Amino acid sequence: MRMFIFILVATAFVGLTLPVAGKPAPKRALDENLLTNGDFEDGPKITQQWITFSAGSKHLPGWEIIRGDVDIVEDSFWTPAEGKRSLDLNGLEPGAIRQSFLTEKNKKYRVQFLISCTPRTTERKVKVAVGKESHIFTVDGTNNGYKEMNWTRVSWDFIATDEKSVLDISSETKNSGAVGPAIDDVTVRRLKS
Ligand SMILES: [Ca+2]
Repeated sequence: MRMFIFILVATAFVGLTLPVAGKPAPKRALDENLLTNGDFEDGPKITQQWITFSAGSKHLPGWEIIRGDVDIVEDSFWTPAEGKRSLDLNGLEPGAIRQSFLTEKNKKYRVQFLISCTPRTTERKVKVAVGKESHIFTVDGTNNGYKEMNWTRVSWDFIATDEKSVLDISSETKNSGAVGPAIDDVTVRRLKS
């Protein structure tokens, strides 16, 4: 009987330590994605396989198009890395997109996204930049198909120099016309550093 009572008391004590149902989980700032619409799922409903947005367009929520033009590509054209849409960084010409987000000065951040390329095209370059820091990723679409886009996850780290950072992602292949690199599921997260 004494053991039985002990088990009852122990069970009740453990029960008190369990999370209360409905209580929100503590905020996990390090895991928080700082970008809006990095998966390119938000935006106007389109019925065609892709739609081109030019510099200055307000049709890509969360992002500014700062140069050239880009295509939002539906999954009826090529398979996105995530969801139903991805972004071709060349609309009719190489394009560039921009988003600002809050950062903590001198903290380290990781930009991560999935990269691919228009099927059966040669080398394309994607540049990511925050302030004076930048990196160029190279991708090749030779072995890609519209169903098998061979999406690859890439990442690049930077140290914030201000309380607000500006991320630019651009297509950097000259004379690439309408045939560009593709990206999807862009995130920025703070690292422990
Ligand atoms: Ca997507």
